[in-house]
Amino acid sequence: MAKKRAKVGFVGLGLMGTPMATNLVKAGFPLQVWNRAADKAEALAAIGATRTVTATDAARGADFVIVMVADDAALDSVLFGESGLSRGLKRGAVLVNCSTTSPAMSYRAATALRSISVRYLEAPVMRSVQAAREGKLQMLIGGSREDFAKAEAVLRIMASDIHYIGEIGKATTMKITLNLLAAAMAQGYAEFFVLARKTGIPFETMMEVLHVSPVDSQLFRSAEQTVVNPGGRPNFYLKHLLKDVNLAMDLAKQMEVPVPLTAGVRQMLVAAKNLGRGDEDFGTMLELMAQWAGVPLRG
Ligand code: NA7
Repeated sequence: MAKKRAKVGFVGLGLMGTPMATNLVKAGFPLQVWNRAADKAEALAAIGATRTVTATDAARGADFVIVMVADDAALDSVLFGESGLSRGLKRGAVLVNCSTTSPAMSYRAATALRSISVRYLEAPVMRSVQAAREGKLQMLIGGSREDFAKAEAVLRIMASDIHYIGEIGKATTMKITLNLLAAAMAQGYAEFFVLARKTGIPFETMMEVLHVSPVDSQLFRSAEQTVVNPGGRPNFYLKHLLKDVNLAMDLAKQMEVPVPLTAGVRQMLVAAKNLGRGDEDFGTMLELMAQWAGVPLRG
């Protein structure tokens, strides 16, 4: 089990990484942080984290290093790039990848890190920014049980529900299939919303009925922030949902599983991204669908 004195590195201070790292500092772990855009590390430095110049430096002397970056390319770069983590990680350290990346990337990372005696765990997360702030993420673990046991005390600071899924690749696969479901639900919600709106059912009535119905979901409450809290900060970027849907499509192709619904949702997400909406919350799909349906989003 990790002691409070264990030194932790953290790389990737985006929407999710920042609150996760903040909780580690608040819990008393000495934290070394690095982010590609250096300004995002300022808030962490202000509460006592040590800001490093390179990812290599964030790994030096650390017992555990958490990575929370966008995708495979980002993970590859922060691990194996010129000033990457692999150059600073000590023998016996555990590298925990919380990003949603491909199973192939996990196998490659685990194998390369094993050759320098570094352990690798996948730990992709469900839930969003608010849960990250509250240390209440849901975390899926792939890797050895022994490595999980070593890292568990650190992971429990960030996550309230942790599921050990299996060997490397399994947690990532579970996460990708869950996000396939999330994408389908987001599109279904948008279609429900615009069709009900266009028939003239008031927004309040729709919500009153939906939120006590058997088809309700927390995901819908998140998506409808676009309506009730316009201009609010994103929780989950549309571009990352598209990335996850692409990962799901790759997996389905490999496994020869037909996923017609996911293929359709992917078309919508590609179109939305091409319209410049990738850096908005995934709930922006609702706005686009309302436009295409010729129905006002609000009012
Ligand atoms: P964000 O807020 O988009 O954060 C992404 C992070 O990844 C951010 O720190 C980025 O650094 C970093 N990043 C992206 N590309 C690179 C490269 N090439 N090199 C180094 N660092 C990079 O995403 P979230 O926090 O919402 O989500 C993170 C993951 O969890 C993702 O897999 C989601 O699907 C789930 P930047 O600040 O741009 O310099």
